[in-house]
Parts: sequence; C-alpha cells; structure tokens
Amino acid sequence: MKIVLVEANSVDRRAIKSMLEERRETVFSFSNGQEAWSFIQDTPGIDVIITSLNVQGMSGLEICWNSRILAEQRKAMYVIAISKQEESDMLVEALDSGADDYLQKPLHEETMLARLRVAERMIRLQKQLVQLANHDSMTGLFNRRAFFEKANQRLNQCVGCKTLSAIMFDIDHFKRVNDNFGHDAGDEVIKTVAKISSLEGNLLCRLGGEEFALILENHSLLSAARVAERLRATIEQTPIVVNGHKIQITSSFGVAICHKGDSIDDLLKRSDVALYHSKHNGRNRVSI
Ligand code: GH3
Ligand code: MG
Ligand code: MG
Ligand code: MG
Repeated sequence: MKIVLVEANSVDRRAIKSMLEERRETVFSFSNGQEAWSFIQDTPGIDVIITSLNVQGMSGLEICWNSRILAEQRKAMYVIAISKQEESDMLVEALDSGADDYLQKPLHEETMLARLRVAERMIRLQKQLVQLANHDSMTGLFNRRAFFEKANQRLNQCVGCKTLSAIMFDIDHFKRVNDNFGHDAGDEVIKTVAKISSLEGNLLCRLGGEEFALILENHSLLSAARVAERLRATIEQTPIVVNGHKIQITSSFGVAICHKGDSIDDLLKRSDVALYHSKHNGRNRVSI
C-alpha cells in the first residue's frame, strides 16, 4: 500500500515509518499537514493516510475532512487519525470529519498493524466495487455510465477545444452469428472485437449488445475516420475461431467530431447518425 504519514513528533514519525517499512509498505512521511496535503493531491494512488490530529500547517481534522471531499472526485483513501491521550475528545470529531479509524498514543505496534490489515481489506473491497460499477463484466471495457462520466470529464478539461471525436461501431448481422454458431460463440466474437478495439484507445465502452463507442483526443475528423477505417479493416481480417469454426465478421462505423457547445450526448448522437448511414449504405464501412 502507499501510505502518507503525517506526524509532527519526529521520534514518533521515524518509529512509525520504520515499523511500516519493515512490513514493506511504501511510506511518505511529513511533519507539516499542508505539505502532506499538497503531496496527496498531486500523487495518484495513495491508499492510506495516517495523520496525527495535532500538526502544523493543516490540522489532522482538516486532512480528514479534505480527504472525504477528494474521495468524491477521485478515489477514497482510508484515513487513520492518531490522537494523544489528552486529545481523546477530538476522536469523535475526527471520525465525523471523515476518518475511518483511529489510534491513541502511546502507539502499540501490533494494534497499528492490525488496523492496517483492516485498511487493506477495505481498500481491496472498494477497488472491487469500483471495478464492478464501472466495467462491463464480459469484455472488461467501461460500461455506459462510467464511459459517459469519463468522457464528460475529458470534455470539461478541454473547454472550447474541438479535439474530441467519437467513433461508434456495431457488428454487422450479429444475430446471424448467434443463430449459426450459438450464443457462446457470439460472446467470443464480442470479446474479440473489444480486444482489437482497445488497441486504438482506452476511452472505450461497450454501449450494449454488440455496439461500442470510442472517444479520441487530438484527432481531426479525418484522422479519427482513419482510425475507424483501420479498425474496420482489422476486424474484417481477423477470423475468430470458436469450437473449430472460423467466424468472419464485419462491422459498421460512424465518426463525429465535437462542435463548440456539444455535450458528449450530442457528439455520440451525431456519430450514431453516421453509423446509421454506414448500415443503410451496405455495412462494413465508415461514415462521417
Ligand atoms: P445490424 O447489422 O443491423 O447491426 O444487425 P444485427 O443482427 O447485428 O443487429 P440486431 O440489433 O438486430 O441484433 C443484435 C443481436 O445481438 C441481438 C441480440 O440477441 C444479440 N446480443 C446482444 N447482446 C449479446 C450478448 O451479450 N451476447 C450475444 N451472444 N448476443 C448478444
Ligand atoms: Mg442493430
Ligand atoms: Mg449489429
Ligand atoms: Mg446493434
């Protein structure tokens, strides 16, 4: 785990740090709350914050509170507050502010390590929940909801820029795959298309059934269409072997670029219209 330790007392700080490092944890230690908080904000992947309540710069209570706010935008961190015996009345406030657990000085090594094992369990569980909530279980791609959320974040980051484009695509006559080779073979086809598509970008989602969407940054409409064309050709040229059957498929594409004032919804609607043209004009093609 990546742990941030905030402790003003240098003897305690060193003791806790070496205790944790003996357990092969990665520890970033700070004596000042504000410096610790800046580090946490700039460093993705922090799992645990262990903070003394009484620190300079930013109090432990503020760190508890801020970590709760940051959790809503980014990811949850497990916060353990440390209090001196005479501060024990502050523990309720720490828990209410966002701490998940607390320790009281003098610190007992075994208790602290047991608390960290709890933290590890919670973090693992939370990661599993986030994975389940954001991904399609069959392909591992983003699901619709997570995709829209991430795409909107991307859009908000590039206010006024026109560099976001969307490719929507759909396997042609997929019903025939199910009818001719069975539903399991159909699943394999969907998984293979997902794998091939993920080579072109990671803001990719399974919109549903055999329909996908990919968001690209820094592409003109024509260069996004070239990506789609490459994908179309790869899918067409990749036979999928299931139970000894060689299944050959094609897919149709619709490409659109973000106009000023567009929402992700608008962008995808326009790529869906283009996809409709591809289907209407004979499938296995890219339309803009
Ligand atoms: P078109 O070229 O117009 O896209 O025709 P199509 O047959 O691909 O499209 P249609 O929308 O008529 O049929 C899609 C089929 O995909 C219907 C549905 O049973 C099947 N399907 C949806 N989700 C899954 C899935 O997860 N696995 C499998 N095997 N089939 C699925
Ligand atoms: Mg259809
Ligand atoms: Mg289809
Ligand atoms: Mg479809």
